[in-house]
Amino acid sequence: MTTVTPSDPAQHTLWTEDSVATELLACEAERRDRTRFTDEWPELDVETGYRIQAETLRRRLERGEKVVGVKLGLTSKAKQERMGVDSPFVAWLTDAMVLQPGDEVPQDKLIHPRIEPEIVFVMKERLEGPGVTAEQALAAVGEVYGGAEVIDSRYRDFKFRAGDVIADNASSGAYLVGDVVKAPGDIDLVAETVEVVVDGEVVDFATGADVMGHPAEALALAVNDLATRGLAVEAGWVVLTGGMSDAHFATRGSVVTCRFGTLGDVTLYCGDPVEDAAADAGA
Ligand code: 0L1
Ligand code: MG
Repeated sequence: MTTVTPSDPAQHTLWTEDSVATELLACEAERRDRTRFTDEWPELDVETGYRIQAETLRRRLERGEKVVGVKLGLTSKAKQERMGVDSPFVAWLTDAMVLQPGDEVPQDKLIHPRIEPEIVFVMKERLEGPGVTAEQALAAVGEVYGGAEVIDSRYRDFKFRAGDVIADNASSGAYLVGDVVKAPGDIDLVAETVEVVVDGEVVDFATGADVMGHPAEALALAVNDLATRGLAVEAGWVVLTGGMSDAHFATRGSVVTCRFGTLGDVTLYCGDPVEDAAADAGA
């Protein structure tokens, strides 16, 4: 692996887009976190981050994964402030990230998973920017669900700048879509509430308004942003519109439910603490 000596001002970073992509996928495979690249490579900006993200996606597809949709990151102002990154961004969902009802959080594949509630769209039509409005975006949505995303940053303590987190596919881990479906015309997406319940205790609350004022704004942003790279959102794709509230640690042994006002409960079991500890120790 390439190393750098950031303390030496005469030493330019030896990181490249290719080696950052390699390191991020290695961290993911080895369940190893690391410090953010921008401390060593300040020029790793948003555009560079998206090129690295495209390279990691290319490698995921090469090993057999399929794109199933896109996810938005940091569409809520509260999350932006907490993470210290001031604009939303887009990343990829593949079939390797899909959880089915009853599945446990895949602790054996993740570093420090956290769970956040999401309004989820399934597209009935292809949507291509630029210039797509929230109204046009919503008209292309076929179904609305509640969901829960399991995010997992490859950066120590989830500390990153915009270029880092975009390169890291927006902390992608896994996601679960609920089983209550609504047509977009049959739900007030601004007023839709969610409580995050951890082991029976409500620890967070948000509404659809927390997602850029309306989750369809997040979809429009995704489509217009993808258009700058010649990409579109395809019919049938899933869109995670961004964490509505803060993300909460998926502590082993706990049960986390995202309890939506009209979209039902989406529950994730975070694994058995005793068995998992034994597995971690290589037993
Ligand atoms: O790690 C993070 O919080 C960045 C991804 C944000 C995911 C989201 O806002 O939905
Ligand atoms: Mg999310």
